[in-house]
Amino acid sequence: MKIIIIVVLAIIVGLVIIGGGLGTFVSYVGEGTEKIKQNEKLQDIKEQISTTINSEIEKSDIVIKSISESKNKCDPSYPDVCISPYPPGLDCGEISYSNFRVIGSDPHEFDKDGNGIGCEK
Ligand SMILES: [Ca+2]
Repeated sequence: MKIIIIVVLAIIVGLVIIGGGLGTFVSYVGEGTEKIKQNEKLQDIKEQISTTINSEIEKSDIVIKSISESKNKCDPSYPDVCISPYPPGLDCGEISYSNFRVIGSDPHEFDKDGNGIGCEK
């Protein structure tokens, strides 16, 4: 009779130990899952922040570009220098550049001989 009680007690103690261990394990896994979820949330937040920052940088780039373009309107026929577009027509004496590349329509006629170089000296 005593042996049976001892065995039953041992089984109960064993179950309690296993149960406790399992509980710890389950809560450990649960914590891990929670941490993974938190990491995923952080990752999402990081991505949102970087996306927002990138789009703001793009916007400010566009603003800077449009400001500099409206400030320095340069004729595309003279890509290496910035000469304001025709009209009004300019002479070589009215600009501070010489021997610059001329492409396209050359509205100011800086390259009268047509060799691709403007205001040769
Ligand atoms: Ca020329």
